[in-house]
Amino acid sequence: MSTTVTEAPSLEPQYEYFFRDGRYDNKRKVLRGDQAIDTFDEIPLVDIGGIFSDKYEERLSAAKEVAKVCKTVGFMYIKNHGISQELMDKVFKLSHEYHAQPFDVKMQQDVYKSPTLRGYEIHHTKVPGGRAVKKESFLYSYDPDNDPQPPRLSQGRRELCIGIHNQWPSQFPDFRTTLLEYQATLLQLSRALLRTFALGLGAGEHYFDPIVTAPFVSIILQHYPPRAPGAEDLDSLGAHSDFETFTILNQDMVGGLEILNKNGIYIPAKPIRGTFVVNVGDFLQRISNDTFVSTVHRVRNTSGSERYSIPFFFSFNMDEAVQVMPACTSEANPAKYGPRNLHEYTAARRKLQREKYEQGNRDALG
Ligand SMILES: O=C(O)CCC(=O)C(=O)O
Repeated sequence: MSTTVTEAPSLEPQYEYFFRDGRYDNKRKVLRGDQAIDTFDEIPLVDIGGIFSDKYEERLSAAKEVAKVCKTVGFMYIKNHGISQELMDKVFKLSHEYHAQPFDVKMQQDVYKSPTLRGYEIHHTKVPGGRAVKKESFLYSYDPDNDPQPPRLSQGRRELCIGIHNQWPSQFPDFRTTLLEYQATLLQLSRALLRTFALGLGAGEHYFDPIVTAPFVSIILQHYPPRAPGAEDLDSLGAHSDFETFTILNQDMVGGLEILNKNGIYIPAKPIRGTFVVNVGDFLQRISNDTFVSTVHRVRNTSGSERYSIPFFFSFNMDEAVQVMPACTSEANPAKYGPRNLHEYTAARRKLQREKYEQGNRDALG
């Protein structure tokens, strides 16, 4: 789930950042030359076991460690997260099986058949004499009927949960059940991580609990074929930041994810088996008054092999107008942003995507 970066011709800053539909003027500099600053050159690995402790002091200590990384890098590997390796591997197996099907079969779940664009999506790049597949995705989202903490929702609020329009292939008996189990398991981890973020930002541990009762969640089974010879676009997924609150990424061992440091250098997030990569999204940067940073990243599959990854994007209840956290403001540092809800933003993106599609451009938001 992404926003886009463009490269400006020469002078500093070399990059400016904006949402890819041009909304919400949200720019970011990349510092080089005289402006270069001390920044990260690796992605930290954090043992988050302490966030599940019965002892407050241990949860606080884990939260402080997590917050330190979120303030500086915005990306970390997490271990001791409580998700079994078996489940992490099982979802990859299903993703391989799904993407190995013929194109026409996958198109039975074409995203444009779903009112909320859930299902199968494909993006291409130009190559000499034609086009090649750059990336293909199977997307599904939060379905309130599958929440281990089932919410009580009016019909109107239920309809804001875009996962009620998920499309599932019927030919794999355990595809739907396993992917929903994965979603339910990561939902629990996400709510625990959000309590950790709240603590690390100086708020009460349960500060966010009331606004993640029916959260925005989107999960994508990403498949990146090897870069095609002569491909016009070198990126498998262009430079962007995530617009949600945070992302929990399960990547295979192929590699290709790269994180942009503040001096404009891409740092590879080399796969570490058994870990997830967690990153701060734009929404968390915003409501933390820029205390946490949402960092630009991209994917380049130069391996010559197929790459698979499964990002899990998490944010607040769709209709919740979320304010900058009082814990992140002071007289000297007042709130820089007004309240915002995710429904407004994601609905505008989906509308734009459908309009582009109707104009005949399937790759418009690739
Ligand atoms: O595939 C990856 O490693 C990253 C995916 C990602 O950044 C996205 O889907 O927004």
